[in-house]
Amino acid sequence: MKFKLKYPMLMIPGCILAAALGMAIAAERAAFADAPMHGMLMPASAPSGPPVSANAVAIHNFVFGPNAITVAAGTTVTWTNQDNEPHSVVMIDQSFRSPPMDTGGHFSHTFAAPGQYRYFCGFHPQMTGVVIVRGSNG
Ligand SMILES: [Cu+2]
Repeated sequence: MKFKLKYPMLMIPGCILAAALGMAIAAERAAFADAPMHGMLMPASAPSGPPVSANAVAIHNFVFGPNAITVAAGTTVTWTNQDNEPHSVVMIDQSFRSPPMDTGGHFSHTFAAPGQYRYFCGFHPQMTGVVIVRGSNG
C-alpha cells in the first residue's frame, strides 16, 4: 500500500510548516505592536521658520500661521480659527489660555512684557506656535 505510507509523510512536513508559519506571524505581530505609531501621534515640535512681523495668527488646517511671529511689547495679538474644528491657544508657561474657538472665533491677548511665548492648541497639542515680544528698544 503505497498511499498509506506516502500520506503521513506529506502530512508531517505540512504540520511543521503550518506551525512555523504561525510562529512567524505571531513574531511579526509582536514586532508591529512594539513599533511606535508614526503618523498617529506626532511629538510636539518646536516651531519652525523665521518669525514674521504680524499681530494676527490664522488657525487653518491644524496649523498656526504664521507659527512664529514677532511683535513689539504692548501689541495685541489676535488668533482666528478658520477650521471646522475647535482650537485654542494655551501658553506653555501657563500665563494664559484661550477659551475654545469655534469656526470663525477669535481670541486676543496683549503682550506687555518682552519674551518668547510658546504655545500649543489645547485640543491638538501637536499644533504649536510662538510669539516673540521685543522690547521698545528693539
Ligand atoms: Cu487645535
